Amino acid sequence: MFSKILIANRGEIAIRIIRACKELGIKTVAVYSEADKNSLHVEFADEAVCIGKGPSAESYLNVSSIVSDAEITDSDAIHPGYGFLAENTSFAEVCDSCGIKFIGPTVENINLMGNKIQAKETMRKAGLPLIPGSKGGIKSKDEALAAAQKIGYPLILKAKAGGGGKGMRICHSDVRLVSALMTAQSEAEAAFGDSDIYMERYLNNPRHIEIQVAADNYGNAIYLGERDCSIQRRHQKIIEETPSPAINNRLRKKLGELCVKGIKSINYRNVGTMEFLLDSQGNVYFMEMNTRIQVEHPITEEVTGIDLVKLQIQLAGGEKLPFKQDAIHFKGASVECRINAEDPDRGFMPSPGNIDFCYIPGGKGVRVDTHIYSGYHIPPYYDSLIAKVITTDNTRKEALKKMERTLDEFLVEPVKTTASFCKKIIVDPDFQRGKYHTGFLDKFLVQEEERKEA
Ligand code: MV4
Repeated sequence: MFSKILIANRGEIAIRIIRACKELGIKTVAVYSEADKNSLHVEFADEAVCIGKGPSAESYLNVSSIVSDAEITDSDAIHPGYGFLAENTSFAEVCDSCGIKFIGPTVENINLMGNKIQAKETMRKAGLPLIPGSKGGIKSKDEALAAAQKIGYPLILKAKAGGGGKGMRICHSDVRLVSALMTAQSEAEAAFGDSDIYMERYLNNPRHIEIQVAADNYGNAIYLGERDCSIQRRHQKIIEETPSPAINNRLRKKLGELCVKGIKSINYRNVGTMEFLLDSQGNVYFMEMNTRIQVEHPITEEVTGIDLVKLQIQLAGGEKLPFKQDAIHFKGASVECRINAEDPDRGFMPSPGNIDFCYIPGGKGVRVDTHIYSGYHIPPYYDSLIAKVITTDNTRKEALKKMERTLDEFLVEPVKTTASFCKKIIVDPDFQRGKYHTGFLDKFLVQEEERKEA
């Protein structure tokens, strides 16, 4: 096992990883930007190194300073967390070449799944169902028009190097297709330095379902159930829950087993997440795979009893998966609300600055993953996530009721947060019934506007 790990991240996930290391008896090195010098991850780690200025490009994305600090501090491994360098192949390559273990899948795994066209083709071969779409990339307008004939409208253009919604364009007719393709190409080029586009049939209001998987270096792989991540705003998830109200035991097992087949076929290592869309007729389609630990991983931990970050470290250290599929049981229901420092009354404008006072709720079945404290200053440079509130109980109904009271107890002053907005969604009758999809939040926001005007 590793004796020292450098954490190449900040905020709540850096603390989450430090906690896992401490419980495994592994020493920790924090890296931090000048804007994060008063952060708790700096305090909680055994050592801390400043890696540059506030903007991410000058600190948390600086591959050479992070890797050289890992060398200087004699770290055996780097945990990238999520975001920043977590799915950056060249970072993983540099780690490998310096003899520092990148805690995540192989460079080959990251590369393959980073190419969304190849990812789909690979999973199709492994037997996963795909959304009807173009066979490969679409280069020209003639190719686009020909593919559109076969697929039919509406369709969606997506970037080969994309994921998470960047560079997507929905298109309803031939007339719009050519300009949509050009826009998608230039957006993709600007965002990823890769203009390649592929096409899919556009599903109206599907649910976003993802399956957590894990694999060791010896060909063993398991699935850890699903998360329903359909409550999103601008491709940012706001509320996630497990089990999904739309998935029964039979579908869970079928999807899970397909995912295991899929990751075995690519010799996948460490933890990962397979993303699916579920349409209103109950069809599920593989969409893409994330090769990192995800923000919403805690709800899976709560219902399986498995610490996914410890598991990542153990698997990267060459340990065998410590449990077989038949030892995995899903108990109860868990829901996560992401609390962002944003003002829902002002179009979710970021609300950085000083936290004069905060209170972090607790009690049975309540977990709050956060880096904030009374007196903390939220820097303006990073993601606005300040806390993840997770409640778990025997049933969905009880977990949601617990979330209501927990959100009421979550106090932050004077910074604006999305806590009360999350509560409005939780108590919504359609949400309560489990009747929601990826179009839910946009509709909810429009209805809220109408209520204000009335
Ligand atoms: C789709 C889709 C419908 N049909 N693909 C959103 C996040 C990214 N991972 C993929 N996403 C979607 N892909 C097909 N074939 C619907 C979404 C989607 C979405 C699309 C446009 C605007 C808002 C959206 C919100 C959630 C999901």
